[in-house]
Amino acid sequence: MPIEETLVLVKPDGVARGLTGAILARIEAKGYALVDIRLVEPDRETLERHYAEHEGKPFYEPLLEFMMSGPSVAIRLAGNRVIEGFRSLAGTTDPTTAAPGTVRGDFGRDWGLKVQQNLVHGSDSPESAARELGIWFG
Ligand code: DAT
Ligand code: MG
Repeated sequence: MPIEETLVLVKPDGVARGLTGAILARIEAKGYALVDIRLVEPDRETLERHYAEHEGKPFYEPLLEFMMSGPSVAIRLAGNRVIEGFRSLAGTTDPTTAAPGTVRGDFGRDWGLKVQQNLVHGSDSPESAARELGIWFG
């Protein structure tokens, strides 16, 4: 059984809206294991590393500003194929059109077309997971 680890972030909008518990409940109900969890207030350098692949894109600066707007919850999550599984649980990037039943589809909403306010982050590949877990959990 391919047990993997992934990095999950409950982003500042999720924490500010009091949805951390609801999101964790879905993660736990799915059967994933919380290996480590902490409240984080990342500085710009940490976010530049985390979002390096998006540098130069139009949404990059607003994304970093948003991620510095309040605390997030960082989670080291383990489970069978959890990298793909958590992204399925999270839903597609834009919460406006994410499928019902997903975190983004059920809790996300159109806050003036700010796609970055999509509640959660999940690593997108084993390479990303290893890199991102190194950034957030050292
Ligand atoms: P995901 O978080 O689904 O992996 P991504 O890695 O492509 O999506 O983008 C990282 C974050 O950047 C995403 O969660 C929200 C923001 N973002 C992506 N595309 C965007 C866009 N077109 N406009 C505004 N923000 C965007
Ligand atoms: Mg991504």
